Amino acid sequence: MSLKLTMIGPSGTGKSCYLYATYFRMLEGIGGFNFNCKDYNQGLDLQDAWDMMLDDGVWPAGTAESTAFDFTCFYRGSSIGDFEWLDYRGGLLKQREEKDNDVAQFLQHVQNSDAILVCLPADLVLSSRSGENKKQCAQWRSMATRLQALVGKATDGNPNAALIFLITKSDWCKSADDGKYCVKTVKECFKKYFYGTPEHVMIAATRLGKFEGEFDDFQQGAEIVGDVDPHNIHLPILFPFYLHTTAAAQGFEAKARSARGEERDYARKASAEREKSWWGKFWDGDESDAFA
Ligand SMILES: Nc1nc2c(ncn2[C@@H]2O[C@H](COP(=O)(O)OP(=O)(O)O)[C@@H](O)[C@H]2O)c(=O)[nH]1
Ligand SMILES: [Mg+2]
Repeated sequence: MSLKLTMIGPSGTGKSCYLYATYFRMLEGIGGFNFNCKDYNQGLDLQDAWDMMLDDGVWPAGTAESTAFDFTCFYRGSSIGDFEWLDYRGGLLKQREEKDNDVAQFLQHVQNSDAILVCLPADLVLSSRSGENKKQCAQWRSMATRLQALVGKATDGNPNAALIFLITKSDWCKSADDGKYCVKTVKECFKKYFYGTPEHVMIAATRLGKFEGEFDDFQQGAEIVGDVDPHNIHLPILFPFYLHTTAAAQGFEAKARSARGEERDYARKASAEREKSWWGKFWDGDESDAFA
């Protein structure tokens, strides 16, 4: 099994930090699961970025180049599959497709993905409730409409892809009500994906720690004030694996059922054959031919 994951979200929604935190947490593993970066140098790049947050206490700089990272997912030491995770460069979502840029390639990647992780930062989602901070509120509205269009494009030809709405920076949710508001807003904004009980859609709130500061203090390259301690980061990545293994298990069960049916048919035929005499076996019970 080899899965393709793409996180979508405008610049500054926390995609790269989430990738670094996931690498850090999942090298050691949670609940028997762990991830390994296939390319040694790429693993070191991820480690360096995380060290910058943990040791130097600085939020990482923006992503200058799109990079695909290849990982293997293990359960209790045995590989259960690979996945490719695309971290794309900042500003890409605002550009139009052109001959010499990578936008077409990105859209292709999104449409071929097994899992689409839509990043919605809690601070911007919450801003739509109070409406006090006009700048944030406008940012949220612009982000929401851009993502509605992009998720539509991503799922058009790929309706079975796992669709994960990731409420990033959920440390901004200071109460259970804040959390509920974020979930309600996401469901309203993307309601076409929540009709019925869709098994391939998930909402997950993730955070990288507890931080202090106002909205404008959280910039790429700024000092981190607070504790880095990632939470819930593994669930959205394991969800597509869960969907794939469930689908595979259902396929095997269907094959086992049909094999059991065939086994019964053969047993019936064998027993009917056994009941015939050896002569009957040659002549298929046709007495007149046997006589001749
Ligand atoms: N409060 C808070 N801020 C975060 C968190 N993750 C990222 N940020 C802030 O968001 C900025 C952008 O994150 P980044 O991962 O570079 O976003 P990207 O452009 O989507 O890759 C960072 O520089 C941080 O200031 C988080 O979990 N909590
Ligand atoms: Mg980035």
